[in-house]
Amino acid sequence: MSLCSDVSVEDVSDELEILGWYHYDLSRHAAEALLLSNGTDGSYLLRNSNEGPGCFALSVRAKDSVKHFHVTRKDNSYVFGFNKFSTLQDFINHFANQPLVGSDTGTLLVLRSPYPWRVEEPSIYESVRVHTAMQTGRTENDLVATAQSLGTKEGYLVKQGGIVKNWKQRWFTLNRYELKYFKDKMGDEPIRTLDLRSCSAVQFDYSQDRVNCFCLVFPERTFYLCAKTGVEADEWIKILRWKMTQIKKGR
Ligand code: 4IP
Repeated sequence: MSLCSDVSVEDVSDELEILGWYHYDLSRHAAEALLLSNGTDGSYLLRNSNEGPGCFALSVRAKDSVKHFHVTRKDNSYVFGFNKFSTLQDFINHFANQPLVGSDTGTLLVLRSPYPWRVEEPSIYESVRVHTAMQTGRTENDLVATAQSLGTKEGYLVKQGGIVKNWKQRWFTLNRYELKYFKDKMGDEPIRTLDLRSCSAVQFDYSQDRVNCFCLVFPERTFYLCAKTGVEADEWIKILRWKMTQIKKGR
């Protein structure tokens, strides 16, 4: 039994096996990498959440980020957002109608297409023609597996101009070490891309005549950004700081 479920993990997982878009123990990192590289706006998948057995996560690809929502199994029903489905079939039917989900950051996402667990793969292998080693002097200890940190986020923020101190609402996306802002959500080309590798601090800011603001300090400029709510500003600060820690660790 678990925090989320009142039935055994095995029973829930067995039942979910019929879903072609249930990805079992796929990690958050792998779900983000998969949906960002191969999914399209509105692709989604279900996976086990690491918050405990019986808790699930629905990962959804947005424009340039992946959002994760809780799905829980309670009183023998599936609970997703405000809806409770008493059977797995009801839960599946809900997805067939391309539901709209709104996160607490105000972003609306249409769940357009399930991302399959099984994909057709050609069973073709390359044959090894050359196999030699470079004498780099490296040892087994140098063989550290690394991956770029993901952790994506996007949403509207109001930003201050650099020289002309006016405030404009812009669509921000955070992916790898890049924070981009666009004219709006539909914008294809970013107005500017900020490289977080040269950002020295992210903190709440109270110096402006606005609420829910934070600033990002770069050598040549400090950017002032404001969210709609304090919770949202806090979320941005947390993920940006996490990114900076990852960058410092060389990830
Ligand atoms: C602009 O004001 C916008 O606020 C720009 O923001 C800003 O550029 C400009 O800053 C500012 O003059 P107008 O639209 O009234 O001209 P955005 O690029 O988001 O449209 P930043 O550098 O903040 O992107 P300066 O530094 O060019 O004055």
